[in-house]
Amino acid sequence: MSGQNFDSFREGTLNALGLKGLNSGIFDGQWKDLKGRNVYKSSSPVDGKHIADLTLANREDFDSIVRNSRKIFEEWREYTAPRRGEIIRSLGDLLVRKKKELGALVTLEVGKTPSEGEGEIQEMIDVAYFASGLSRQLYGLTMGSERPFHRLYEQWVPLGPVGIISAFNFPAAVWSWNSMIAAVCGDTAIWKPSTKAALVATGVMHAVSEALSDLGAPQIFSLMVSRGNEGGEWISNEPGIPLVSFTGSTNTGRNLYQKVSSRMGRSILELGGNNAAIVTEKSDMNVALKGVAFGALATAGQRCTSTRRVIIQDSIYEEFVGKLQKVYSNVKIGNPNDPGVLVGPLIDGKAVKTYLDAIETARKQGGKVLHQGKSMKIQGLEEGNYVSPTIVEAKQDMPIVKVETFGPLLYVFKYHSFDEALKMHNDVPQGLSSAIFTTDIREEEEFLSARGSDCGIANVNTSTAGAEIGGAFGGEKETGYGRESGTDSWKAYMRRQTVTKNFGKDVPLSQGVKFDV
Ligand code: UN1
Repeated sequence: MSGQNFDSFREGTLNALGLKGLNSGIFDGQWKDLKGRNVYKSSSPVDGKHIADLTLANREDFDSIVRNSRKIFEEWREYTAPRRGEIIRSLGDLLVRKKKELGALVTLEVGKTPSEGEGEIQEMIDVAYFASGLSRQLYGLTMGSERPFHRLYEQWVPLGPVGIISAFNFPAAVWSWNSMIAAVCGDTAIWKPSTKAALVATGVMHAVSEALSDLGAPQIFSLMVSRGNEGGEWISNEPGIPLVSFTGSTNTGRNLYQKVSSRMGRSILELGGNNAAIVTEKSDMNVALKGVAFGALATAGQRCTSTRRVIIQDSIYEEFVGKLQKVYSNVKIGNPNDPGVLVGPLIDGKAVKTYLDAIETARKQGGKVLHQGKSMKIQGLEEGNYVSPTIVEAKQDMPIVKVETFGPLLYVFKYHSFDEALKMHNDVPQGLSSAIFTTDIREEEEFLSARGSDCGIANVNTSTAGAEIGGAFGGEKETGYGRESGTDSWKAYMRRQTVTKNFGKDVPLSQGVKFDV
């Protein structure tokens, strides 16, 4: 596709969603006016061209968002959970209808291929339907009381407005993981997206707020596009926001966590990953190759779950790495809308520089570059942020292999014994996702044992990336704290209350204590 075709794709996408020109990036039940505010200029990583402008929130906007969100919370928590679930189900239906347009907006602003862009909207749909079902399953336990004529049980109560701070790389799905679950739990949500993906957030919020209004439901979701870390700081320090779910870097997450916990708030932190795949001589090499290639190259290596390290048994090392190099030489890089392209651009020029610098650092630290990544110019899209992917043969003592570089940079390591592989696997500060490729049940089970993968997510014969929403998503160590999306992650969005009820005519005390007055 030429640059001209991308121009018409941009026009078409913006027109379809009514996002041309200047947009308000602040929604607190209604869109804030545009006058007298600072503006963020959004551009596409595909061709570097300007897409649209967004107004940025100031402190007063934030205060008004919190006030409204708390007010709407008081109304929303009175809805029964199944009714809340019905409303969220309708939002899922809306996203089914808008999947193509919103997926295209992800392609436009973030540079994902249409398959990955639409996949992201599918992830929103999946979590909306999951949350809807969950609305009838917010179970509390009942215990047998030790006291006669007593009932003892726990119940789950809505918490309040949830702050959601999302990253550019999953600009829509991660918001849904949090907001849809929060909503069925009876909470409202305040969204601060990355400015790099603020137009996606604005497009999603337009669609969702219109649907809520058509349904006659309260505006439970608000949006605050704001500059840099400013909005994040406001949210971290705001006692009216009892839970903050943050996706982003370990450094920012650490800072936020300290602020939120110092006011006794709760955090869910989804921070850096440095995910590895172990490929053993017992693997089905074709499966391993596809799994590693997807993990390392999809979204141009800009997922928290991207495969960054491959630990390969020495007996198959040469063969596997040779095949991987072939995949890297043949993979199509360029305009994500072009047929056959699997690797689109990096998000911005800074990301390109960080990526190229990391390759140089790896070389200086003793790494052998097996496939050299470079900055690339794509015809007709000269200002896009394209790079070719890199494979570096690495050693565990190179400090850079313990750092997450957000790009298609893959380190390959050789191992001899399985113990050695496990040790290398866990020898990084991060702990999000992991994978083993093997057909040997013993290796598989050891990888899943207590001395195996130390990550929040462990995969067997499939990629570190591409988790389904039904599982709880999150990591260990410097990746942070808490889980989002599936299984019982909802519990973080509610407060647990233990209830003891006496329906007798006396007041017997627990632990047999006597206190007769
Ligand atoms: C992220 O990179 O922050 O598992 C989220 C995956 C996606 C979500 C990634 N479902 O790769």
